[in-house]
Amino acid sequence: MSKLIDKFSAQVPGLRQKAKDIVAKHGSEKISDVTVAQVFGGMRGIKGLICDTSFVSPEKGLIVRGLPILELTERTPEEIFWLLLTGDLPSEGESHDLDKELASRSEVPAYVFEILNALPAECHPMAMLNTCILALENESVFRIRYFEGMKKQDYWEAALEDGLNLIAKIPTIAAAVYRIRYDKGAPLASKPELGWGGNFAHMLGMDVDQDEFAKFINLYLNLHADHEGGNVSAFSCATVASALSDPYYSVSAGLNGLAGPLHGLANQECLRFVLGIRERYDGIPTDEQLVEYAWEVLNSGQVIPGYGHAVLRCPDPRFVGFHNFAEKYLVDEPLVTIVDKIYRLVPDILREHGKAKSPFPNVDAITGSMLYHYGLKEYRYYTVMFAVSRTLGLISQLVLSRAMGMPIIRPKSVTSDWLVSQFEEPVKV
Ligand code: CMX
Repeated sequence: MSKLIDKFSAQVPGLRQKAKDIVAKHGSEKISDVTVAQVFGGMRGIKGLICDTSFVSPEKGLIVRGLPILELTERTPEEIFWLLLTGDLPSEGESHDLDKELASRSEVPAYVFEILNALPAECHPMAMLNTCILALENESVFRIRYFEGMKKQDYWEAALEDGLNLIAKIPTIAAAVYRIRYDKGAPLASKPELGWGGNFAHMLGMDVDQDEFAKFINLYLNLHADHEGGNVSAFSCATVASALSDPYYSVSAGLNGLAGPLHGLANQECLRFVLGIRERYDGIPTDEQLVEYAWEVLNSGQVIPGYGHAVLRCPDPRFVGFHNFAEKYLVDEPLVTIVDKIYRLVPDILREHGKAKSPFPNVDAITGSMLYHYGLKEYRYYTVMFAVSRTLGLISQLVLSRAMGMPIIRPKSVTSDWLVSQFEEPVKV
């Protein structure tokens, strides 16, 4: 058994007991009220979910197991996965063991590549990735064991088994999506000895300084891994998994949500926004030009991509993490200069516009421009990279839920007429 499975296995009885104790002690206490505006407002702010992997503080941003994300930028994504799942950072030996574990599970069945080659040339890369994940459902240990009569206390084990397999394979699949979709040549042979993120960087096959690119990809995979439990991808995955659909179905559901332009797809929209500015003004715009452009976007009823957030009320520390990297490695990149200018000017414009509750950049405001710098210019691919990373968080949350014995998710809905009837007399005719 791997050190990760060993460690998590030892934690499971405590997790289950803790959940039971909390409910026994505080089960009837209230932590949230629900207003009608929240019901019509995407349930924003209603506390109704447990997520122990991470927490998003409106003022500080992402905290992973008690550690601010900016303290974790030098870690590898595998270490972040270990932290998300167990609550501790791994020792060097544990980290090495996890690398070996993932490498041993990383071979992707041939039918996955056949599927990729059979899909229409204009298919969206996210649809390609998700099609492969659903095809891999064929390999689900959870599904097989469930129908063999697996006991509830063993669900987490089968879920982790599937989760590790999917995490191990997803970089190879995602890199193949890139190479096949964009005619870059045959998928490159995997080199698991480069580590999970380093191998993904290698398999993309970019013609750049591989050491620097691997550093960037590791940072990218590390910063996008998790963002508590209520975002569209995490919540969708958790809901589907709560029906005991196996991790392939569940992660696919989460990633389908990630493919929306208000969620993960925003990174492709951000780059389009930055490129649009560069094209219109034939390079870096003046402050006046940028202000003019931003107002045009807002007045046409569109959002400024990469700005605003459902929870954050500060510049996203993940944006800051990428910005710090860009200041070190991408000093002369004109797109990053435009991103900087947007960062300097757009918050005031959004404040004046008066709609967005947060005028600050989120993680997506910069990543596309950095990927473009490294030659990864096909922006429809960007959400696939987000998906590779987010799989770490989705799997961690899902395995923890099964370990804690969480039930099927089933909130109550009401009709709008019922709602009105609670506050108004019926109209007499
Ligand atoms: N530009 C213009 N208007 C914006 C805006 C922006 N960047 N952000 C929010 N608004 C508008 C909303 O569209 C909404 O307008 P309506 O009342 O007309 O519908 C109003 O401000 C209030 O929205 P909010 O409460 O501040 O934001 P929400 O929680 O509803 O939505 C988000 C959050 C991220 C979807 C929104 O800020 C947005 O669309 N941003 C641009 C897209 C983006 O960057 N998405 C990536 C988010 C990160 C991620 O999940 O990956």
